[in-house]
Amino acid sequence: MNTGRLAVDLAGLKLANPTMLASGILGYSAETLNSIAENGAGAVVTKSVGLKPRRGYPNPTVVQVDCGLINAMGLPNPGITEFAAEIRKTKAAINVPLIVSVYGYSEDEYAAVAKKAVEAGADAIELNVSCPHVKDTGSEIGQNPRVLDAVVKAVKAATDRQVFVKLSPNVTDITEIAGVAAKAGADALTVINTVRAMAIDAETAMPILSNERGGLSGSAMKPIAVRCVYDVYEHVKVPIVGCGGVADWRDAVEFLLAGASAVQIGTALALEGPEVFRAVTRGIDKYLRRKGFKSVNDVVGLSHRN
Ligand code: RRO
Repeated sequence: MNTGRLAVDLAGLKLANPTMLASGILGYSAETLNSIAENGAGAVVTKSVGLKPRRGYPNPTVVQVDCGLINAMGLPNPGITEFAAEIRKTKAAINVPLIVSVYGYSEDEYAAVAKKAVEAGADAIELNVSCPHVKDTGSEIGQNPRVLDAVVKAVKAATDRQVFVKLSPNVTDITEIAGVAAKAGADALTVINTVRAMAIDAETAMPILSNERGGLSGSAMKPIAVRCVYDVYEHVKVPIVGCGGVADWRDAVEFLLAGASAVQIGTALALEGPEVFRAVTRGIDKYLRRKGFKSVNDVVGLSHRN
């Protein structure tokens, strides 16, 4: 495989190939993050971590539906102080960029968690301003332009590493929010977090998830995510990382053509296993060779007519 052809540069963060582990899937421990890297991911993103530990919601927290998963985990995490040890261990073991996903309840909290994550060895930060179902954080931050602007600026001031901002599709106009994040200093945008959804059991006549509402991931959300990437690409100049339903090379190429410079994979990993990273990377490489492209960068945004 020609790594030169597949190499991408996300605002200075260099990846050997354009596949990344999406936040929230197997992103808790050094062992699993390392195993994802060994399975060919170009970069890994951890599960979101906050200032203090959080239990998350009671079970059931995930339900499989047609073409995807609905989850309402509720941001379970050990807090940054404990997670810092895992970041150090991961950093010592892996040879791909380590991106730590952070959340908070105020701009100061986001900045404090990001600073600690970088001190522990994070190569870059992804801001979770898009979790669809936890009060006072996540999408409640990312849906409010004024608050989002303050959070991105505070984190940029607290660290010199790349700051990715993960956007929610659950907004009226994602391009407006993308513009706010980019203007506030976001180095890259991850497009998108899960789509608000729910499932109801016919026998019990009750919502299946303990939190009732959750976020839909997997192939059911891919066309929504592709449209969001396409829209955002026309409005902002910062690199975009596509996320939502990538399960094979064709899905990945679709995101690249829409304007993504790289793609994140989560649900396909949970449903099909870690071989997905190598399979997607090989497929992209074959596609580039078949079409005569020298670099993956040459296809980014190619589907836009002007
Ligand atoms: O933990 C979760 O329930 C969760 C998060 Br933080 C997120 O960003 N997106 C999602 O679908 N679930």
